[in-house]
Amino acid sequence: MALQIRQKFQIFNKELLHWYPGHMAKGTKQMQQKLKNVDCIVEVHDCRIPLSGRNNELHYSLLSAKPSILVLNKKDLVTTETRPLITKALREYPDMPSQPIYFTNCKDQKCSGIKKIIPKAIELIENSERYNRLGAKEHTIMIIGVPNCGKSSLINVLRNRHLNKKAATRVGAVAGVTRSVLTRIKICEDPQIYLLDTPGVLMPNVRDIEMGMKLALCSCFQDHLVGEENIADYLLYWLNKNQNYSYVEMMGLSEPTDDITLCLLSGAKKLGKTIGLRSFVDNTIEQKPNLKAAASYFLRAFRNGELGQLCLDNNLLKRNESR
Ligand SMILES: Nc1nc2c(ncn2[C@@H]2O[C@H](COP(=O)(O)OP(=O)(O)OP(=O)(O)O)[C@@H](O)[C@H]2O)c(=O)[nH]1
Ligand SMILES: [Mg+2]
Repeated sequence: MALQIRQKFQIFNKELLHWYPGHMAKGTKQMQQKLKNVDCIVEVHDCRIPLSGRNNELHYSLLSAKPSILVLNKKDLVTTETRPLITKALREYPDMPSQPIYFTNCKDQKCSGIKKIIPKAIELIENSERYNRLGAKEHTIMIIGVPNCGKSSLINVLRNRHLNKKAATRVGAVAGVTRSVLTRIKICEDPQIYLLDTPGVLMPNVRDIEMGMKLALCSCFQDHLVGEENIADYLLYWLNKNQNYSYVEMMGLSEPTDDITLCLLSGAKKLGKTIGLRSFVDNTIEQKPNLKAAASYFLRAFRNGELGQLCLDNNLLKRNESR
């Protein structure tokens, strides 16, 4: 029987997608204050969501004020063939700033995209009006982007590359590791180049559910704020919509399904993950399948690339292709 899938993804509690913790508001303010001493902005974004999450008024106001570069990080998690489609879509998308674009993998010290960032930043700075006015000897580059896209990782890899030093700023697999705009990190002696790490700043209100869920899937929100089972449900919906059935075997299913509970029950069974629940009737503890553990396993598989190199915005790329 052909798989029946939902036409539209829905989430019962849209409040789940409002996430704007205090450190973000504080970080936004700090960024604006530091901006006057910044010569160039490097915007980092996750290349699995090249269009989602970037429609941000703050970004635009920052980006229009200074020369900027767009770094699409985590390129190891999308296919090589997708990259030119992403560049094309970004170039043609309404209201996107036209910046130089580099694809990077911060886990690879030899990544060709990483090598190009600082020389390009120097070129942009030295051609800028401000540089010609002040003739400054040192350059400050601010790194901005949504949570967990790899800003701190990029700083560490650039510092290691240009100064041969170990990690200078903390990296983490969950959103919100960098809490405030840090002091400047020197990454190059001649010319003197400083980088400013910043906390991930997102729109206070993600209006479009699918965009919010894509950001959640890429760990831009902390999982517990949206709910692992809700994010897993979106992953299942997205995979089915894209006829990617690699999850079937992984989750111990015999055929594709659009039902997340069925998928997680099967996954929990396959993994042997149970949770003890106390019965209200006779106070005994009964072992039930651990759906949360199965959801974490499913999400981890996507995030590690085990379900394939997937660009979640591929619908937007395809639409662009057929124009
Ligand atoms: N696969 C892959 N993972 C990466 C890459 N760059 C960073 N990561 C991982 O992404 C996660 C987030 O990295 P961070 O550098 O802490 O991201 P951030 O943007 O500074 O995050 P916040 O400070 O929380 O906003 C970490 O688990 C990194 O190891 C990459 O190019 N490829
Ligand atoms: Mg960080």
